[in-house]
Amino acid sequence: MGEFNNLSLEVADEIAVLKITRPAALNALNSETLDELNVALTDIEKRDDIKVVILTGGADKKGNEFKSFVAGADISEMVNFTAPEARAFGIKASEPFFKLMNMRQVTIAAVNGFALGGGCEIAMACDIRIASENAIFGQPECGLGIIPGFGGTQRLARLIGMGRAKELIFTCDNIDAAEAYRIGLVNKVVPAEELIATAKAMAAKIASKGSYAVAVAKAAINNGYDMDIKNAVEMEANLFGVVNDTHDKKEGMGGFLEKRKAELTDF
Ligand code: CO8
Repeated sequence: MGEFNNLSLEVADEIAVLKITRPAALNALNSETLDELNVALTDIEKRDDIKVVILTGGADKKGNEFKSFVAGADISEMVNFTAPEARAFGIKASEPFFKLMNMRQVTIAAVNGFALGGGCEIAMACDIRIASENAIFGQPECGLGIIPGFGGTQRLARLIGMGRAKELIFTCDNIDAAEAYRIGLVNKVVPAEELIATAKAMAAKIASKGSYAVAVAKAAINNGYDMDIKNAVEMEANLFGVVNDTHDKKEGMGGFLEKRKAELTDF
């Protein structure tokens, strides 16, 4: 993987920590960062030694690690966009965002501070969200005369329901981590110092399961979400057939029946 200006990547024990590092702009997403995310995620998807990706934000310029996850899309870049440029920016973002959503590895957003606008949106593109107690979520776009354009109008309604999504987007109210947990926007809230350890513990638990089965389950959930229930359950049955023919299925069930620990290796 190449060198990045706005990202860092650490891999250990089958877990990648991918950090967005633009301290001068509270990790706001500009075109370069979106391109780098796309390259990094494309590379990660090919790697068998990474089972779970934790996405988080780097420290601000004063070194505060819990100031900001991502403070949105980069306003100084967007301010002079023409309509076609704005549209192209949204489409550019959709590539890495869909990768986070659909890649075979599980993606966990570890939200370490502000997750505003595009920051809330990139967290929502991940499979799971864990927030530090000081995290702040919001969609301030309508206050800037724009709309959430990195999938926010769609993913927020799917995650927390249409009424709550409309309220947050129309009022531009920020909410704290406790409220984000209450409405189902995040899976867990932990003290800031425990954020990465908690994300890694969840990642390790996921990585210890059948990784191919987890990837297929992720695809089943994602693909079925927008289908009618009959077609969705049929799609699930097809995928159940696929996982039935794997080493991990024989080994996983064999291990249970023989009362030994199964060695699951498919990915
Ligand atoms: N873009 C660019 N620069 C930013 C951004 C941003 N989103 N957020 C913060 N910064 C910069 C500030 O300009 C400041 O720079 P400088 O030090 O050079 O003045 C630096 O980061 C530190 O920020 P502050 O001094 O403002 O720090 P505070 O602690 O006072 O405030 C806040 C922190 C509350 C997070 C504040 O920075 C803020 O309100 N930021 C903007 C939040 C926002 O509105 N985000 C949404 C942006 S719009 C968006 O995300 C749209 C997504 C969809 C686009 C779709 C296109 C198709």
